[in-house]
Amino acid sequence: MPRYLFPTPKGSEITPREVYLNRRHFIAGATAAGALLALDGSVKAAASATEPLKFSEGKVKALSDKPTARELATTYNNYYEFGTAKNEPARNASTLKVRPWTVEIGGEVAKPRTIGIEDLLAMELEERIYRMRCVEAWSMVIPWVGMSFSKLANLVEPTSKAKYVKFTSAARPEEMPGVRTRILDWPYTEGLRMDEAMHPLTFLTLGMYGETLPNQNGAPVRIVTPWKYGFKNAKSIVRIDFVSEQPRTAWMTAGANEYGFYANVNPEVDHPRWSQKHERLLPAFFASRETEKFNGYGAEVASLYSGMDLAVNF
Ligand SMILES: Nc1nc2c(c(=O)[nH]1)N[C@H]1C(S)=C(S)[C@@H](COP(=O)(O)O)O[C@H]1N2
Ligand SMILES: [Mo]
Repeated sequence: MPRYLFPTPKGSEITPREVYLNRRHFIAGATAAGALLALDGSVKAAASATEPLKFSEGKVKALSDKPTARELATTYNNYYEFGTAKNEPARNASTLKVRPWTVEIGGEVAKPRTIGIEDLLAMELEERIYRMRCVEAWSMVIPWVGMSFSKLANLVEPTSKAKYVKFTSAARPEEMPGVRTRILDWPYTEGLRMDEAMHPLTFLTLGMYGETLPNQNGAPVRIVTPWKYGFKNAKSIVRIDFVSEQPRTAWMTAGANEYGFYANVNPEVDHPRWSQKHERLLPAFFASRETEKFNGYGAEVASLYSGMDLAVNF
């Protein structure tokens, strides 16, 4: 098992919405790498190119915390395909080829199909500012751009046999140095129960901060479930399968007693190696904030788990 380190994040505290919305025009250009280099000297390689997106403002509840600085959210990452240190994905992920890109959707569906990234980007997109909570007890607030996953699911018409959804990330040893190691059982896989996947908060994510996703954040398409620990949010998805049995995930294979299938944010259930009661809202250095059950999304999602013992189904 990897031992988690807690390096100090760099970057300014917050990026007001107006600032990142204005900035996306120049960040899309050749200055992006320079801007990141200037803010974080540890990022040696050029950041992946991103492009502005068109989207409407999603109707999600307003958060009291402002979005995390883009520079921090794009240089402090977990993406083990590109290394286990927080700064390695930003340094290494520019080798990932994100065009052309297709997502194969199959399993228990009436209309299996392969969908190209251009078709996904042409769909109606919205921005949703979500609170995100990593199992390592740090959190961020991120403005994602995408659509409810249910919109994509409805295109393929899941059958009554579909009880779970399995997400599979790309695993390309030539492009991903971490995949040449055995730190996880590749490809990275994750899963949701069907009702969780179809919940309107579950977000098929194509962008952040008004632009397409940087590679280190899971370009070109990933999943985001804000009431669950970050590891549920598989990056760079190439396959989506609707299945009848609960899928085995990469993290369950690595340590089933540490990373449960449900992975709902829950301050009452500690990770075997550390407490989940508090968290650091990055870039804060100390774990000063109380973690909220379901990461603050309980009003929306708690009913999905009525009657379940969340200490057993962690
Ligand atoms: N394919 C893949 N997806 C992944 C991971 C990974 O290592 N590989 N890490 C997960 C974890 S632990 C977290 S916290 C989030 C981090 O997403 P971010 O870097 O965009 O904040 O991605 C998740 N998705
Ligand atoms: Mo995480």
